[in-house]
Amino acid sequence: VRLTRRGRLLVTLTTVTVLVLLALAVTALLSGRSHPTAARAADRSAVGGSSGRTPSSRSPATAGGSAAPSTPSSPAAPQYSISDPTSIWVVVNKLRPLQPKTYVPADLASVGDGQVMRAPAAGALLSMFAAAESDGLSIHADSGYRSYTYQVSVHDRAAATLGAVAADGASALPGYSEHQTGWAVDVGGDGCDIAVCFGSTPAGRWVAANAWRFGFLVRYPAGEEAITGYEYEPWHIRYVGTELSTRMHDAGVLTLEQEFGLPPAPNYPS
Ligand code: DAL
Ligand code: ZN
Repeated sequence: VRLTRRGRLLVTLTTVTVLVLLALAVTALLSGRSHPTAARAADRSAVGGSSGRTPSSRSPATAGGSAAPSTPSSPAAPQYSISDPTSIWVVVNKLRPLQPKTYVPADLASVGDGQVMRAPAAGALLSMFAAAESDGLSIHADSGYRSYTYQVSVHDRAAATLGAVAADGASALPGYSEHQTGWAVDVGGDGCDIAVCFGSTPAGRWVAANAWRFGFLVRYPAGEEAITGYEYEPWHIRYVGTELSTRMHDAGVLTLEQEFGLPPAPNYPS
């Protein structure tokens, strides 16, 4: 076939264009397309590995084989301090005393029955009591803020009644109690106060199911003693605000130690 000079030029240009397009397609397949997949794999390992979010086997998120939450949040960078006792996210346990140990909160407000808490927690608790009331339940405050000095007498009483070892599983040393932050309160109702029976009363079951909606956690759940350092206390609730309480509730995370990737705190340092 004899082509004109213009025809040959056209054939050459078409061949070069096809070759360039082919080369571009191969490059895209070998490099760019693989990156998003690699990034998703890295995200997954960060969520499962370094985050410390390891819901307990008792957690609702894993119970009955239900799927893990699809958008887990990262506990690695708390929005609020977990060391400053004025922070709603402060973590106080046997390895994390208040700093300073004699800390006194500033804005204590009444929650009834002669008890006080920090104002934001007091407001949330009174809303919780009102919601329980509309559900036909009566819940009250048994013990809110406790000073360092008062905790000395609380712990001494526990030691005298239970013995030194058992007392440490039930009562914090002065300077190590959440009550001293003003963010914790012991609640009671249905004739059970500061005792395990509270957990099986209608009031106690309501607290276990609903406290998170008002920004509270049941801080010492059953089965988590090796992490929290304390026996099951269905009556002790801790204010952390609704952002964190909702996040933990939705993810089935039961303890602040797990939420923030902190070490278990079963005992005081020796
Ligand atoms: N009962 C709790 C652990 C306290 O004494 O703070
Ligand atoms: Zn308590």
